[in-house]
Amino acid sequence: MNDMSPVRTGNSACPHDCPSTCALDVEILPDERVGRLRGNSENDYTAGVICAKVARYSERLHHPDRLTKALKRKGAKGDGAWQEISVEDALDEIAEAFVRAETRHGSEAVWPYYYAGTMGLVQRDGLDRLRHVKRYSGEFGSICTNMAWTGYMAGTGSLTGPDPREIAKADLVVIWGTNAVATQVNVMTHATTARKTRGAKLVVVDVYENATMRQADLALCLRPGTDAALSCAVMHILFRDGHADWDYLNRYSDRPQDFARHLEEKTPEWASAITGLAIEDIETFAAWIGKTPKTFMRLGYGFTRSRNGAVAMHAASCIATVTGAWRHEGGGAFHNNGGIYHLDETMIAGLDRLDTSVRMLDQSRIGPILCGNEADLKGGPPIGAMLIQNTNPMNVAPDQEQVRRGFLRDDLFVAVHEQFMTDTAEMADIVLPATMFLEHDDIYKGGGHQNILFGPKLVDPPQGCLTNHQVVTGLAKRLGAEHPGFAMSAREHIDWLLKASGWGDLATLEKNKWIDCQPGFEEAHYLKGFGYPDGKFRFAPDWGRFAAPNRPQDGKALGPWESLPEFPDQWEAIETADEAYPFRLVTAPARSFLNSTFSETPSGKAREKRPEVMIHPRDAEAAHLNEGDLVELTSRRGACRLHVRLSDGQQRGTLIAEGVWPNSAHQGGRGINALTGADAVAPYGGAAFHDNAVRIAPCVAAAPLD
Ligand SMILES: Nc1nc2c(c(=O)[nH]1)N[C@H]1C(S)=C(S)[C@@H](COP(=O)(O)OP(=O)(O)OC[C@H]3O[C@@H](n4cnc5c(=O)[nH]c(N)nc54)[C@H](O)[C@@H]3O)O[C@H]1N2
Ligand SMILES: Nc1nc2c(c(=O)[nH]1)N[C@H]1C(S)=C(S)[C@@H](COP(=O)(O)OP(=O)(O)OC[C@H]3O[C@@H](n4cnc5c(=O)[nH]c(N)nc54)[C@H](O)[C@@H]3O)O[C@H]1N2
Ligand code: SF4
Ligand SMILES: [Mo]
Repeated sequence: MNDMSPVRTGNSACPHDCPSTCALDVEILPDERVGRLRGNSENDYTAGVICAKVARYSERLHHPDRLTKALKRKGAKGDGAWQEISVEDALDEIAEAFVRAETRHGSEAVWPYYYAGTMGLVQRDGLDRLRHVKRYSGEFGSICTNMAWTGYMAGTGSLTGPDPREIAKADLVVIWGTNAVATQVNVMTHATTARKTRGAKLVVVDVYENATMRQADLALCLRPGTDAALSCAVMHILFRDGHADWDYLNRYSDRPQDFARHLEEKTPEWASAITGLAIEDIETFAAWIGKTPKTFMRLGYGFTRSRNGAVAMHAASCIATVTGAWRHEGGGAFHNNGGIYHLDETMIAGLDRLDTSVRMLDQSRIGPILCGNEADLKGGPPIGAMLIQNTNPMNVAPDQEQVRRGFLRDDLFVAVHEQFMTDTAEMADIVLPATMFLEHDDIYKGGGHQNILFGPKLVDPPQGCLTNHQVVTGLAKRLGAEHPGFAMSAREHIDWLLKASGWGDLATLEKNKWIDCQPGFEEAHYLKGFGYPDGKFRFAPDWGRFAAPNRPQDGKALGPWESLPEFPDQWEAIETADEAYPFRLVTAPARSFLNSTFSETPSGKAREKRPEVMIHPRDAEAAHLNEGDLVELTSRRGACRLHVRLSDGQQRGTLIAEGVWPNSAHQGGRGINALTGADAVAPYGGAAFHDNAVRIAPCVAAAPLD
C-alpha cells in the first residue's frame, strides 16, 4: 500500500463459494469506498483474471439495500414487517431463544446452520465452536460436493490430483460437467494458454450449449445423467483399439481384466442410444484421448448433481487410469484439491469439544427436518431454534415447499445473520446485519487450485454490521459457553491455524499473500500409488465405505446404495421422464449470479433479465408454446413459473433453467427449488439439483400457486 497515493490497493482473496478462490487486488478510493477489484497477476493460478461479478464488488458492498440494522419481526412470519432493535438486544433475544429451546427439549433442539456464503475458515466454521461446546445438533454439509467428491475418491482414494495449472501444458483439455466460463473462469485462462502455445484441443461435455461449450473443438451435448454411459463407451473404444496401458493398469489398478470384460458390451452404439450423442462423436472423443498422452480432464460438479452422480464422476475418472494419462505432466483428471491442505481447525471449530454422539442433521434435508420428519430427526427432538449464517436455504435448498412449511412453524425460532434481506432472512424472527469480506479478517484455501490466501480487513464496515466471529463470541458470552477460541481475535485464529497446521504464521502469510501448497509431481500424479493401502485405483469401489458420519448406530451409506453398479455403468437411479413428467430439467448456474448471491446487484439483474426456461423449438411447438410465454413447470414436489426461451442448444426433452433467482422473482413466489428433490443421493448424500422430471404447461392467468 502506498499512503501517498490517492487510491490505495489492498490484497485480498475472493470469499465466495467458487473453486477459483481468486487472489485479488482491491482499489480503495480516497473516501475509503471500495473501487474496482482485479485479479492479482503475480498469482499464477488467478493470473490477473477474475469474473465480472466480483470485479464490480463495490456495487454489492455499497448497495443501498444492504442490511445495517438488527431487526425483530413484528407481524406474522414472512410478512415483511420489522422493528429496529439494538444489536445487543438482538443477541440477547437469540441467546434467550436458544436457552428456551434447550430447556424444553435438550441441547439438540438448537440447530446452528451455515454454509459457504463466505469460504473464510474463521468466519464460516466458527459457528461450529459454539455448536460443539453447547452440544447443539450437528450439520452434515451435503448440499454441494458430496456426489462429486465421493465419486472422485471412489477411484483415486484421495481428494487431490494433478496440479491444476498443468492444464496449460496439456495437448487435450476435457472440460466435463462444469460451465467454467461462468463458474470458474480461471480454468479457461489455463485452457486458452494450452490452445495458444501448444495447439491443444478442447472438448466440452455438457447438457446444453453454454458459453464454455461454444469454445469447444468437440462439443458433446448429452442427455442429463448419462455421462457414465459416455465414459464406458470411451473406455470400450480405448481397450478395443489398443490404447489401454496394460503395464500401468497391472501396476496401478484393481481388477483391470474384469473391468475390460465388463466394458465389452458398452459399445458406442449402446452409449449413443442412452446419451443421444452421435456414434462418430463418441469415436472421435475416444480416438483423441487414445492418441494424446497429455489429456487433462477437468471434472466439474454439474454432472454429479444427479441421483447417479457419484457413479458418473467415478466413471469419468477411470478414463485417465485406462490410458495411464496420470503419468504425464499435463495429464490426468482433476476435480478438487481439498486433500492437500491438512489444516488443523481445532481452535476455529472447537473440534476438541466435538462429541460424536450428538446427532448430525442433513443440511439438504432441512425441509423434512423442520417439518418434523422422525427419520431425519433421528429419534431426537424437533428443532426449536436456529441461527443461520452464510446461506439462504429458503431459496437454495431442495424441496422448497417443505422448507417453507418448516420455516413457517410458529414454534420455531430463527435468527438469520445476513448482508441482505434474503428469502431466508424474510422468514426470520431476528435478523442481524453482517460484514462483507473486505471488512473482516479471514483465511481461504482454493478448491480448484493449490493456494492458502489471506484476506485482511481493508475497510471499515457500515456501522452496526457484525462479523460472524463477533456474533459467535457474543452468543457464547451470553450462553456461558467456554472455549479459548471465544477469546481470540480473527487474526489470532489465523495465526493459530497456520502454526498448528505447519504452514508458518500469519505475519509470513501477510507478507507473501499466499502459500503454494501444491504437492510434488509424483505425489500429485499418484505415481507413488493411489490413496488406498495397496496404492491401486479402484475400478470396482467399495461404495459402502462412504458411510455417513452420523451417530454410530446409523453410520451407514445413504440412498439406494446397495444397487450401485459394481463397475462404472449407466445407473438408472435418475428421475427418468415419463408420461406425466415428460421433460428433464437441469437448474444450471447463471453467469452473473453465484447461487443466490449477486441477484441483488443491478448489473447482475440487468444481465440475467428474468427467470427463463430454455426449451427446444420443436418441443415448444409440440406443446404450443412460444418465445416469452409464461409457463408453469411442475415436478412431483412442486411448481414454479418462468418464461419460455427457445433454444436448440440442448437435446429434445431437456429443459434448462439458469440461476437460482429470489423466490419473489418468479411469478407466484415459488423458486426453482420448488421443483428439486431432497432425497439423499447414494452413497454419501447430496441434492440432485440437475435431475428433475417435470411437465410444462402454459400459465395464462396470474393465479396464486397454492
Ligand atoms: N457464475 C456462477 N459461478 C458459480 C456458481 C454460480 O451459481 N454461478 N456456483 C458456485 C458453486 S457453489 C459451485 S459448487 C460451482 C459449481 O460449478 P460447476 O462445477 O460448473 O457445476 P454446476 O454449476 O452445478 O453445473 C455446471 C454445468 O453442469 C452441467 N450439467 C448439468 N447436468 C449435467 C449432466 O448430467 N452431465 C453433464 N455433462 N453436464 C451437466 C450444467 O448444464 C452446467 O453447465 O460453481 C461456483 N461458481
Ligand atoms: N436449483 C439449484 N439450487 C442450488 C444449486 C443449483 O445448481 N441449482 N446449487 C447448490 C450449491 S452447489 C450450493 S453450494 C448451494 C449454495 O447456497 P448458499 O449456501 O445459500 O449460497 P449463496 O446463495 O451464495 O448464499 C450465501 C449467503 O451468505 C451470505 N453471506 C456471504 N458472506 C457472509 C458473511 O461473511 N457472513 C454472513 N453472515 N453471511 C454471509 C450472502 O449474503 C448470501 O445470502 O446452493 C445449492 N442450490
Ligand atoms: S471467479 Fe470465483 S473466486 Fe474468482 S472472483 Fe469470481 S467468484 Fe470469486
Ligand atoms: Mo456449491
